[in-house]
Amino acid sequence: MATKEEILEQLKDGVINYKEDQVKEAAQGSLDAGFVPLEMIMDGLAAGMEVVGQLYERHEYFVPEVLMCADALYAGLAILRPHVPKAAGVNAQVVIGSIQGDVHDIGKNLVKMMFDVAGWDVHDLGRDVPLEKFVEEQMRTDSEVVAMSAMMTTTMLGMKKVIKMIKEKNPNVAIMLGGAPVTKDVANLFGADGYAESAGNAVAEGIRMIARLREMQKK
Ligand code: B12
Repeated sequence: MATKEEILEQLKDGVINYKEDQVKEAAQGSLDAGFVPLEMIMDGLAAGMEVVGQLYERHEYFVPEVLMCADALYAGLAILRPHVPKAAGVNAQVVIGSIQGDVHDIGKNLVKMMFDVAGWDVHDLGRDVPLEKFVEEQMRTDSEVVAMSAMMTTTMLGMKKVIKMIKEKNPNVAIMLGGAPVTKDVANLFGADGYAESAGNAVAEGIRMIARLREMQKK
């Protein structure tokens, strides 16, 4: 039987070299062997996609290859995701989406998954989300947290507009930003309440923001 390290390598390699069948087999194999599905997703599939990003930046991969890598990642996610244990419901809601003009949604979907398994009610608007839609969905669901993802320096600017629009309508909302071009400084500059570098610490940041919001409401 394959070891955990071997399976992680097969998942990673399968994403990098867009071998969808290999990814599916490794994902199923990891479940059969009882390995932790979330670890397989983050240290196998997502780690593979990180390498794909580097290949793309070095112009070794182009859009078609990247799309096939994304397909391989999603094929693995479809098998593993249903087996990630979900925490009991917590009293927290988040609206999430990739900002207008941005079709990148792999990172956003990982963040979404982390909130979901942590027991949050997640309202996913998808990708290329019109700016007003974030405002409307926050009001419709009365969510305390709005999380936006941007992967391009151009689309990132839309987040600043959304923050302004939401805060004007409802100051009691905490807004979190993320995505490759976004830094803590950018988030502060745009007037966001939180920032997380990766899906792994998004939920902790969300909890911190809600605690602060509720503390402020008490005053
Ligand atoms: C995959 C990819 C694509 C795929 C997207 C598929 C999909 N369904 O998402 C496709 C091929 C469609 C694509 C298209 C394009 N892409 Co592209 N793409 C990438 C690539 C290679 C990887 C992104 C990725 O999925 N990474 C893996 C995930 C797991 O990581 P992540 O997204 O960073 O997310 C993590 C964190 O950032 C964070 N996070 C993300 N969102 C959020 C949100 C919150 C709230 C929080 C807390 C955290 C968080 O958590 C995640 C997990 O830990 C990047 C290169 C790179 N190195 O990032 C370029 C990149 C983002 N693309 C780029 C470009 C230019 C394009 C195109 C314009 C190319 C073209 N000529 O057509 C188009 C744009 C289309 C559009 N309008 O959006 C540029 C952007 C440059 C810039 N700075 O503006 C990049 C940086 C490549 C480059 N260096 O040139 N792309």
